[in-house]
Amino acid sequence: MENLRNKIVLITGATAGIGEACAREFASAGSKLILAARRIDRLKALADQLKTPTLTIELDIRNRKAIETAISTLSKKWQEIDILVNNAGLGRGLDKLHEGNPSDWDEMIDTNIKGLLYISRAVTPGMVARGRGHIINIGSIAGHEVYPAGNVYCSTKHAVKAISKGLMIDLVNTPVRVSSIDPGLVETEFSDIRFHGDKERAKLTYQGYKPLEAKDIAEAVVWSASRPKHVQIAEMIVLPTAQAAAMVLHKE
Ligand code: NDP
Ligand code: 8X3
Repeated sequence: MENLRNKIVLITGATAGIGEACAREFASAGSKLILAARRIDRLKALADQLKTPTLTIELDIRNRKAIETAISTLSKKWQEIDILVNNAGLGRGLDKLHEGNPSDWDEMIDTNIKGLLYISRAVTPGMVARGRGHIINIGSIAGHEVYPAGNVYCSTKHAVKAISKGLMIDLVNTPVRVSSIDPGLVETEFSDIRFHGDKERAKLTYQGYKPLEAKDIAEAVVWSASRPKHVQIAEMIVLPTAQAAAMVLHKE
């Protein structure tokens, strides 16, 4: 098993949901954390609770220059990132394409695809040079299926699936591993954001069955990271027991 103690783990989108849960799980495993997101107050509050060295970075992953600066100016003790968890992402709106809002599309494409690419581009060369590293992308069941009104969000997660495979192919002659952890319905702030703050509608998404908790996905991420060096978890779909496919959900 890979010992995660003192490994440097960079997690994007650590202010809420799956990213925050990943921070807690890696901290429990003794890893050192670099946490990035836009809401710096939340990151600092989280860092105060974690009993491990933690660096917080206020970062909008849509901003390529800001990413390049943040990574290239890391102090010596934080430079050797062992694990990158590409978690930051969002769904915005749930509309038929011909009724959709292009600014919602821009936000999803810029965050889920371009942001993930920018940060991977900035961090992966160091991993290759050091001969060790692991990139763990948070994909989705929406990267395996397309559901009604999911057009653009599903496209972004299909892109994440392709990027994970492409990166794995590109890195096959190196010891650097690539994994995609692909959840179904997880109760987080995701639906609040998707429905532009309509909390009632967001709550309905998770009613009538037991959704996944963010911790369930964080445990899958940490488990993948802790496999022996020669084991690469390529892809893991994790669903609630009441969900059989993106749109096959048993509600009581
Ligand atoms: P949350 O809304 O709870 O958390 C999203 C996180 O992403 C926040 O920390 C947010 O931080 C961060 N984020 C969003 N935009 C940016 C940005 N431009 N720059 C930096 N950080 C950003 O959602 P989840 O935890 O559910 O989502 C995490 C990932 O899991 C996403 O990629 C999502 O697509 C995926 N996923 C979620 C599922 C679910 O059912 N919840 C299922 C399958 C996949 P801040 O706003 O502070 O910047
Ligand atoms: C988020 C889960 O099913 O709403 O990726 O697309 S779903």
